[in-house]
Amino acid sequence: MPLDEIVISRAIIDRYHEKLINTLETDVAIVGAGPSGLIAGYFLARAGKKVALYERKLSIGGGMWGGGMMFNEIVVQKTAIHLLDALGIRYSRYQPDYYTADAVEAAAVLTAAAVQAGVTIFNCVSVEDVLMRPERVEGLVIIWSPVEMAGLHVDPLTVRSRFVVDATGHATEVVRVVVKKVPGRLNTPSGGIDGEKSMWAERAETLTLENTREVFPGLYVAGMAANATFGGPRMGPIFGGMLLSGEKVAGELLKRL
Ligand code: 48F
Repeated sequence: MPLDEIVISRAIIDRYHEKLINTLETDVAIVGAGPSGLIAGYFLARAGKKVALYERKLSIGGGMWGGGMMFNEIVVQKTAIHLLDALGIRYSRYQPDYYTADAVEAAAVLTAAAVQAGVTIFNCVSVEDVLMRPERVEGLVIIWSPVEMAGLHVDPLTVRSRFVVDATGHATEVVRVVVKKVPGRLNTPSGGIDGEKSMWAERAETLTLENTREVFPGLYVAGMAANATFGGPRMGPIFGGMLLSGEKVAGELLKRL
């Protein structure tokens, strides 16, 4: 049978439509497909929860692809090696407590693991606002990234979720929206965004985990967004804290779902 271009178009539209309709209401909506968001989604979906993940960029993997300064290797400390083992990401020992993995393999395997566990990933979709009832985050307001980039005046769509995870990295974008609309009410020392501090890998890796928690009713922070929100330092291309943060937020949410 000759290939029919219209069937090809119809197949794509039908299948994407199914994904959109199926995720209008979810257990968890994750914003940002970096390492923390992906691993959070993986554990939640593996536990049978309905998870949608929204990523502004075309590519999935956030800041992981580039390793450190585009040297595409990442460092993972011993405390997070069980996560590389669980996912089947290969690594080698560099020194006691320091392990390295290929950044491309890590990002690709993490992405595949999340999708195959059941996370529905929407790339090229940006989160521009939240659904608020009346002072609890209950979902997200989404728009195509190209619409956002072009500055077109197009109204967005809304999705509902029992919980939202801000895994947007240094920008901590979802929290930023909440602060703008409900000033002074975050669960942080200042009630606002305490702001990321300069490089201090050891401290940052510990704090990332401590800072991974609910920051506003219905809204959790994970990964670098947790440190940016609670005033922790940055850590550069060591990724154990990101992975452990994703694992932690999934665990916390599973207790509540
Ligand atoms: O920055 P990112 O990789 O987040 P992460 O999981 O990991 C941080 C590390 O990569 C690194 C580091 C640790 O060693 O410091 O930076 O905390 O991924 C965040 C993703 O969120 C997307 C963004 O494009 C990126 O891929 N993102 C940010 N804002 C939005 C968004 C938004 N409003 N809507 C959708 N996606």
